[in-house]
Parts: sequence; C-alpha cells; structure tokens
Amino acid sequence: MKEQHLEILRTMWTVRAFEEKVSELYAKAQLEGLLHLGIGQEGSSVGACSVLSRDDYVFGGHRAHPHIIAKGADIRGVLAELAGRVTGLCRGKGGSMHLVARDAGFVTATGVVGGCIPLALGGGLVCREAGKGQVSVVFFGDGAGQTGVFHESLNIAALWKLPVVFVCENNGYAEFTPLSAHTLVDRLANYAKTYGMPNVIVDGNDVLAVRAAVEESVTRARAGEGPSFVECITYRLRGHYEGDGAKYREQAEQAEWKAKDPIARFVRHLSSEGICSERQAADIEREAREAVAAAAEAALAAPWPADGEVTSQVFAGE
Ligand SMILES: Cc1ncc(C[n+]2csc(CCOP(=O)(O)OP(=O)(O)O)c2C)c(N)n1
Repeated sequence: MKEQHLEILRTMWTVRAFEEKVSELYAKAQLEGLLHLGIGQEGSSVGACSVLSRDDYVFGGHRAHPHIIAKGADIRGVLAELAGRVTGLCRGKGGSMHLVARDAGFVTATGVVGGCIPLALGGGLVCREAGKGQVSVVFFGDGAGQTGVFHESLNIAALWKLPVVFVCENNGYAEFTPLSAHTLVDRLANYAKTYGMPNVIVDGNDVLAVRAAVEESVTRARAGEGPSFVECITYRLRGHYEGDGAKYREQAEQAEWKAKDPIARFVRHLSSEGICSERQAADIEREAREAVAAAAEAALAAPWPADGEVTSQVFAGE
C-alpha cells in the first residue's frame, strides 16, 4: 500500500508540475492555442485512474492533461503535442484539446463539451464484446451534464448494462457560469438516479475517497453489473482558460478552495500516517518538476511537422 500511495503522490505532482510548466510557457508565448488547466482537480483524475489498468479505456474533454498523464501517457509526448511538434502524441496536430495516447489506453479527448460521453459507450461495448473485464471511463464537467447527449448516454448505458464509469468533475462552473445558473439540479448524481444507475458523491479533493468510489464502480463494471456514476466535488484553482482572470468568482471562495488543495492535503495524510515524511514528499515534487522541465526542453527543441503531414492521420487506422 505504501508504494501505491507514493505512486499516487508522484502522479499528482507530475500532473501539477506539467500544468504549471505549460502555464509558464504559454505566458511566454512558447505555446499557442487555448489551454484549460485542471490545477486543483488532481484528486479526481489521479484517484480515478489509479484503479485502472492500461487495457481500460479513458475518454476526456477540453481539460484533459491530468487524465492522459494519470492514465500513463508519456509526458514528453503530451508536452510536445501542446507545443505542436512532430514528436507530439498526435504528431503536433491535435494540441491541448485533442489528445490521444493509444498505448496508455487514453482513447481521445475533445473540445466539444460532452462529446466524448457517447464515445465512452462505444468503448464500453468494445470492452464487453472482448470479454476480458475491461472498463471504459469518461471524465466530464458539470456543464457537460446539461447536454442532451449526456442524458441519452446515461439512459442507454444503464439499459444495456455497459461497463462504463461516468466520472463527473463538478467544479461548480461551466466557463464563467455557476452551476446554479444553468440548472436547478445541484448534484449531477441525481441524474444518474433518474436513469437507474448506481451513483455516489465524493469529495473530489480527497484522492483516496475518489479512488475508493471509482474502485467500487470499476469492480461492478468488470463483474458485468453495468455502469456507475461518480460525482467528484472539486474546484479549478485557475481560470476557465489561461488568461481568464476569473473575476466572476469571489476571492474568498478561491482562498477557501486553495486551502483544500488536494496535493497538500494528501501530503498531510501521508505524513500523519507515517507513510512518507514531508521531506520525501518534497523530493517527489522535485523529481516531478525535473522530469517536466526535461520534457519541455525536448519539446521546444523538436522539429515542427513537415508540410506533407497535413494529409496524414486523417482517417482511422493510419
Ligand atoms: C458543444 C459545446 N458547447 C459549448 C462549448 C463552449 N464551452 C467550452 S468549455 C465550456 C464549459 C464546460 O464546463 P464543464 O463541462 O463544467 O467543464 P469544465 O470547464 O468545468 O471542466 C463551454 C460551454 C463547447 N466547447 N462545446
């Protein structure tokens, strides 16, 4: 268990270091496009992915760096992809919102809000047909929970008993709009209840609570008992996108959530349980930052895609 917990901390720090580094590069105009960071939400992505194996499928959205890294993608490939270089996971043609890491079982992400939710049902169908006990997991926000396709997908997944785990990262906002301004349903798990699906609400900033909830859901899915819904209550500590000053949120609210930082909280837990000292935790952070710095350096030194690349990888199977 000790090694498992240290591995979780390592992954959390890798995700955080990665996002802080890309924020820094973006501010210096060394990265282009739009960047949506999940800083502050590492508890849900890392906690959920910590119970998955490479063979399981994961789908993400526009804020997917944490999920692809937590699923085991090589950070060098992710960073180079954000930098638009040919060494990127999609040879520099996907960018931050269209990440794919087949080897790691990260099927795809999309900038279309809610767009990957029905795709995860396809993943679930493939898992079931393969008969090897794999599961399909999809991450999305509270805003995606208001789309029509979300509701259709929950209904069909429950009806067909697909091995899908729906992980909602409810950070309270869709772009600049608080949840209360886009629905009267304050807990998205209630939607799952409507469709007859087992569901649970967890503290998304408690990585072990997320892990336990997802583990239960995954066990159910692997046993052929159908889908589950895990709602993680969390908060993004940055704006919706890099450059968003987040003026629609009160300072006090931001400070309150900063104090609930999932990494600091996990370090306190590990230290109080005698699993790792603050010093060991700091070493893990330093190693993560060094690995990310090396990945950034390599990415920025790598070549851009050649002109002819534009017509390759257009169709599936290429
Ligand atoms: C179909 C669609 N509608 C609108 C948008 C614009 N948009 C981008 S992100 C976003 C909010 C998403 O909120 P949520 O699902 O809660 O995810 P979060 O950003 O909080 O992670 C919206 C409306 C979009 N990208 N796609």
